Amino acid sequence: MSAGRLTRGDEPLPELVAAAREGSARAVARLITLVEEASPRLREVMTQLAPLCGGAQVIGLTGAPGVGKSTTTSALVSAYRRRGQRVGVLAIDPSSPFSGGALLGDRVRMQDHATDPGVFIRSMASRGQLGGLSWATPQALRVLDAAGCDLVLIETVGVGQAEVEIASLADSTVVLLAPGMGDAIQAAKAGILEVADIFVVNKADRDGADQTVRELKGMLSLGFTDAAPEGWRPPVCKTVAARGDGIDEVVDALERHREWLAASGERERRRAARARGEIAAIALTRLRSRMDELRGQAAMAGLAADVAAGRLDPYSAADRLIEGVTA
Ligand SMILES: Nc1nc2c(ncn2[C@@H]2O[C@H](COP(=O)(O)OP(=O)(O)O)[C@@H](O)[C@H]2O)c(=O)[nH]1
Ligand SMILES: [Mg+2]
Repeated sequence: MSAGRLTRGDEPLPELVAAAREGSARAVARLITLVEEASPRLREVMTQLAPLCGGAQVIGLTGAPGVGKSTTTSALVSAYRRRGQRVGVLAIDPSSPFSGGALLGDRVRMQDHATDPGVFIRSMASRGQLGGLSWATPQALRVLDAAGCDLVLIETVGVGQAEVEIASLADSTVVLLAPGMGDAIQAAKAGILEVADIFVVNKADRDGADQTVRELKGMLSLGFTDAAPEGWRPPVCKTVAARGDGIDEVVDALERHREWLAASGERERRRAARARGEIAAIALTRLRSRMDELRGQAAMAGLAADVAAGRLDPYSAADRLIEGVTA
């Protein structure tokens, strides 16, 4: 691989993109770093990547901390590698900054795959990203997609907004539960269940796994997934991810879901929704920075003082703030 020559800085993008397509982990890492840095060169990167994207099946995994997402992700990577697939992994950690990377535990488990050239693993932090996952994650996904990954697994902690965002990014969303911790009813309350295409009850070696499966199936039959599209009933898989038990069933379920997405037209619908989110996130970011450029903090401070004092109504203040921004 020629990637050894690459240095930080301004290596020619066509060469970087070509190296990424040929599977250079260095080149892929460099491109994702450009995403994380919100590099001014990103625009050119994305122009070059756009025609190369769309081949990867995007799988989101979400669930409460400690439920076994990283362990399951790692087991899925092994399963897909046995099938000869190239796999990308994005681990989204909502708590640590970009430079901090993912939790140490995740890194250690993922270490199993660190030397496999058919696997790209990257951890990103969502904190500091404008709009959480909405801006940088889809761009990192594009890099892995263009680099020829057959699958991209995105792991994120289910902490409210994150699982909704992951569902808008993924073709298939896997929701993990474990017996005795954030059980099915808790998850239902948190709104996590609605985004699931596939359920995994992990830690089936523990007491209560069958109970959790029963609760889940009960809720499914009650039709809590009214929002789920016609023709797909989320299956419930039982796993012991730490031993790899049940992982083949999850892979089978994901394959059935992939086929259903293609046959039903849902795949295109989801991808168009993903694209809408991407465009909106980029447009909003640009509008905000253009607004700051044009008006500066001082203008906002002046308008805020006027609105607070009742000298101006907030609509007129907003008009003045965005005046000329899109011109
Ligand atoms: N008993 C049991 N423990 C598991 C299983 N899968 C994962 N774990 C353990 O649960 C803990 C949390 O797993 P992790 O994958 O980091 O969870 P995450 O926070 O959802 O990513 C770790 O100590 C794992 O070793 C399982 O199937 N059975
Ligand atoms: Mg984890």
